[in-house]
This record gives sequence, C-alpha cells and structure tokens, in this order.
Amino acid sequence: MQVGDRYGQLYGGDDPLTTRVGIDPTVRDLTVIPALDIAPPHWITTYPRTVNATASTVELVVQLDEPGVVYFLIVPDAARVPTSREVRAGITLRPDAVSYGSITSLRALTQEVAVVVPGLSAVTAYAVWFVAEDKAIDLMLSPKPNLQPAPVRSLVTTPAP
Ligand SMILES: [Ca+2]
Repeated sequence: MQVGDRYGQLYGGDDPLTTRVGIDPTVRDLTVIPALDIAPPHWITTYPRTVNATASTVELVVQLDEPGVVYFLIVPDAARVPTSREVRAGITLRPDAVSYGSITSLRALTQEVAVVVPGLSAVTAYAVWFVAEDKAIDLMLSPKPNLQPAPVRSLVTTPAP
C-alpha cells in the first residue's frame, strides 16, 4: 500500500462482521450538538387535581411528564384569569391571591405529589390555578426553564366547618 493510498477504504470501510458502516478516518472533529429542551412540561392525564377540601384547606395533587416545578395561585372564583407569569409570581403580581406557592419533590414531580394548602375560608368558591415549568438548561448549562404558556384551573368550594 502506498502512503496515503486508499486509507479510508482499507481501514474505515464497512465492517464485514457486523455490517456496521465505518467512520471515515479523515473525520477529525465530530462535534455533537445537544438538542435543547424548548418544550414546557405536560400534565400527566388527570392532573392537576384539587381534592379533600375542608373548611380551611385543600389538597393539590400534581404530576408532570418531565422533571419540573409547579406553581399555584388560589384566588376567589370570580377573580380575573391569571397569566402563567402571574401564577408563578404569586402575590407580587396578584395582590388578590388567597394563597400561592411552588410545589417540588425529590423526583421533581415525575411521580404524584400532593400538598395541603391552608388558609382558606369556609363555604367559599375558589379558583386554583396551576402552571408547570421544566428544569431545562441552555448550552452554557445555565437554567433556562420552559414555562407552560397558560395555567390550568381547578374549581373548589370549601364546606362549612
Ligand atoms: Ca421540557
């Protein structure tokens, strides 16, 4: 074999034993471009839910299809529909919030998580708004979470004490 002659064909050709296609040995820089996560999380079917309302509490149950965090905002039933940003910001942007906060878990909500929220009044109709955000990062590995474009609502009316 002459120097430089048919090198690619001899050493980089198809592997007859495995039928795998060989890598051209002249390829020196194989840059893998990671796919950026630009999609917000989705709710697992039947989530989010509000259950077990008492005269002063309600239980929020959530689960996501990818690791993330859930923000909630509880306002009177008749209150203006919030944006996702308002739900995440809580009382800063929605002074009419009865309660608000975030829900996380060890497995980042990829398994069902339930939290009890106190501070409600008896015999009152509330709108519980949920919005989810993932834990995506950018190419510099800095957090660049994707927030759902719109929150979802669950209505709950507290019973008498
Ligand atoms: Ca995502």
